[in-house]
Amino acid sequence: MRRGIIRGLWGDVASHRNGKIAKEIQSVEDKSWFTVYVFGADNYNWLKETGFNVALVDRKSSKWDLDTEMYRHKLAVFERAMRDFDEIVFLDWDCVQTGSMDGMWEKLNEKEVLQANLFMYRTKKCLWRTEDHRKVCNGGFVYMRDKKIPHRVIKLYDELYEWVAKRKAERAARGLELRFREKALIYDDEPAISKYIDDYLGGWKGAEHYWENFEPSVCNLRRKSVFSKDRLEAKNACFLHRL
Ligand SMILES: [Mn+2]
Repeated sequence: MRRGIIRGLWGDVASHRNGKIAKEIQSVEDKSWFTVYVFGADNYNWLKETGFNVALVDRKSSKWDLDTEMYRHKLAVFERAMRDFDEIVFLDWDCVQTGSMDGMWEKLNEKEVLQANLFMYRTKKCLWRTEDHRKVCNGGFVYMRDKKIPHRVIKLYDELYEWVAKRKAERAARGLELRFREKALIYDDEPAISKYIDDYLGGWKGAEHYWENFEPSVCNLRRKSVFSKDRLEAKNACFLHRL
């Protein structure tokens, strides 16, 4: 079983160097335990020189519009990484190690093939549901061990894209713009991941079912988890998504 911990980078090197992500990248001391999947030859060279393990996803620094489809890049990272590994943990740059990773993969194997922390948004995101529209998979820590997942999540993303395009045209005909929650369906990777799990279950089964099967026991959210503080503290997590 090939297992990999990965991060991703896309967009313009210069903007990374000046921004939040650059600080997070530069603050990484131990670079040995994960691989960065990179868009852009310049980004690739910069990270390699800085001492990271790197894999080039595409020579172009972005393939999708960074203003409207930013996190489509992450789905491409999943697709590429699941060709290199059988099992991956994807981490945001602000998802940091807080404890020993001993036994991490075994703990992940006790739950479902796809796992992500359940986040409570203020905005409705899972618009296809009849309830719990704000309870959404958080993309800061994503675990998977089924090679079919990335392709399927991308297909769901494409379907959401079609839906948003249609909605945009309808609204434009009435002189209106898309609502924030509609734009978010294709800006973020999280709605497509959430849709994957809902479809996998034949529909949303509620937060309790999610906790048992899809909430990773090795990672916590710093804030806005759907679950109680007591439950989160009982996890003994080795990662924290600082958000
Ligand atoms: Mn983050």
